[in-house]
Amino acid sequence: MEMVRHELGDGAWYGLAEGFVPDDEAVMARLVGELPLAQEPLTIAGKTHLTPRLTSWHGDPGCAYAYSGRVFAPAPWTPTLTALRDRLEVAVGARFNTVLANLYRGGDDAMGAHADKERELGPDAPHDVLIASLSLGAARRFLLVRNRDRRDRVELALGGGSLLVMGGATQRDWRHHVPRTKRPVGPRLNLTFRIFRGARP
Ligand SMILES: O=C(O)CCC(=O)C(=O)O
Repeated sequence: MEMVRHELGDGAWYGLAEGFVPDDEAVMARLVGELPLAQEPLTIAGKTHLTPRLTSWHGDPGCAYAYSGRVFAPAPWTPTLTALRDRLEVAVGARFNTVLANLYRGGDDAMGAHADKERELGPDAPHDVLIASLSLGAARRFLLVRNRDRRDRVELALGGGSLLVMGGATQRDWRHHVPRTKRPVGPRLNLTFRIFRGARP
């Protein structure tokens, strides 16, 4: 696997490896059968709505994740998630202990702009968060936008078994999103592996 690393400045970087999961459609089908994927109600700015995608949260015991007004207890690792996590440990050199699965059923499913900088991912260190993101199935536009100047952006097409690693200060200085599209597009399953650094106070 060849990972091409791109520096974004100020200690932010991302790495991209195409085809990290060669049989991605089969792996996606297996995961869709294994994971308790569901549309969750989330409250943002006082308004509750269902996520425009299906999600499930997995991890080691104790890795409850709080975001958008909810606390999610981790579902256990499944055999397919465990195998992918172990491959990532070798490829990336880090032990991921949690993963968020997002299933985008079609072009209406999306992810709004955000950064993964919850305190569980690095209580004192938003400048040092490591995320490994696997994208299976259809490719979708993925945008990284610099907070300081939104004209500064990186656009990637993530799907087909690609691995995106975001590291250093990327979560501090950049936000990312997967926009809706009117183009007919098949399902895409994204898995963001994270390192959860401890219990909430
Ligand atoms: O689907 C993607 O590529 C992005 C997922 C994401 O941003 C997240 O899980 O925080």
